[in-house]
Amino acid sequence: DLEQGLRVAVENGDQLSVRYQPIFDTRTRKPLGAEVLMRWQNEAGEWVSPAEFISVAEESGMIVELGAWQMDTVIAQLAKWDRAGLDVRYLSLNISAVQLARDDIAGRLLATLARHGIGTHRIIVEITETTLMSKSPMVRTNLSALEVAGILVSIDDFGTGYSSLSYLKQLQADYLKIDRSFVIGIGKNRSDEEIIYAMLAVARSLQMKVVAEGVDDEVQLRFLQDAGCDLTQGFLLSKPLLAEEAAALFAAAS
Ligand code: G
Ligand code: G
Ligand code: G
Ligand code: MN
Ligand code: NA
Repeated sequence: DLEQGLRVAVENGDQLSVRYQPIFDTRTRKPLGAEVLMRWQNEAGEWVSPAEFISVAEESGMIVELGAWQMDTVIAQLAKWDRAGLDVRYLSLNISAVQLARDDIAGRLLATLARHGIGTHRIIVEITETTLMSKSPMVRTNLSALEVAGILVSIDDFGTGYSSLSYLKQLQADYLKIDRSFVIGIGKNRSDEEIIYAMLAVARSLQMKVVAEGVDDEVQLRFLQDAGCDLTQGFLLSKPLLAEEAAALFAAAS
C-alpha cells in the first residue's frame, strides 16, 4: 500500500525528488526565491501527489526523515547556486505541524545551514494558520527558536484555515501567502477580490510581505500588481522546476 511504498522510497531515496517553484517580484517579474515542493514517483512509475503522501508520511512519522532529507538536499543546492554566482535569495520550505511537534526543526535547520555556510535569512519556513495556533510545547519552542535565529516565517494557505488575526501579531511572521482559492476568483468573484484587498491591508499594517499563490493568467497578475501584492507564484510565470531548470531561469534573469 501507499505507506509501505513510501517506506521503501524513503529508505532508498531514488524515487523522491524536489521541485523549485520560483517566487517573483509582482511588479518587475524578477525571480527572487523559490518554494520547495516534494515529488514522489513510485516503483510503478506513477506520480503520487504530495497532497496524498505527505499526510501518510505524517501519520507514520516518516515525515521527520523525509523532511531531514529534503532540508539537506535543498540547502546543499542553495550553496551550490551561490558558488555558481546565481542570485537565489531564499528557499521557502513547507514544514508541517507534525514536523514541528516531533523534530527539533530549528536545531536541524541551523546545523544544516551552518554546515553549508548559508545565512538564516535565506530560509523561509511555510506554516499553516492551524500550526500557528498550536499549543504543543514542542511546536511553540521550535517556532520561537526559528524566530530568534532569524529564519523567516510565512503563513501558507492563508484564509483557508481557522484564521485568527491575533495570532499573526503574536508570532511576527514575515510573509503571508494568499491561497490559490482566492486568486482563482480574480476578475470573476467580487468577494474574493475584496478578501484579497483585506488580506493585503492586514499584512501591510503588520509589516508582512504578501505572496499570491496559483497565479495562472495576466488578469490575475495585473490585479495583484495594482493591489500592491509584493510577490507572485504560479503557472503563469513558472511551474515547479527541476534544479537545473531553476538555475537556468535565475541565470537568465540576472
Ligand atoms: O506541489 P503540490 O501543489 O502538488 O503540493 C500539494 C501540497 O503538498 C501543498 O499544499 C504543499 O504545501 C504540500 N507539500 C509539497 N511538498 C511538501 C513538503 O515537502 N513538505 C510538506 N510538509 N508539504 C509539502
Ligand atoms: O505536468 P505535466 O503535464 O508536464 O506532466 C506530464 C506527465 O509527467 C504527468 O503525467 C506527470 O505524471 C509526469 N511528471 C513529470 N514530472 C513531474 C513532476 O514534477 N510532477 C508531477 N506531478 N508529474 C510529473
Ligand atoms: O499548499 P501549497 O500552497 O504549498 O501548494 C503549492 C502547490 O500549488 C504546488 O504543488 C504547486 O504545484 C501548485 N501550484 C502552484 N502554482 C499553481 C498554479 O498556478 N496553478 C495550479 N493549479 N497549481 C499551482
Ligand atoms: Mn506552500
Ligand atoms: Na498554499
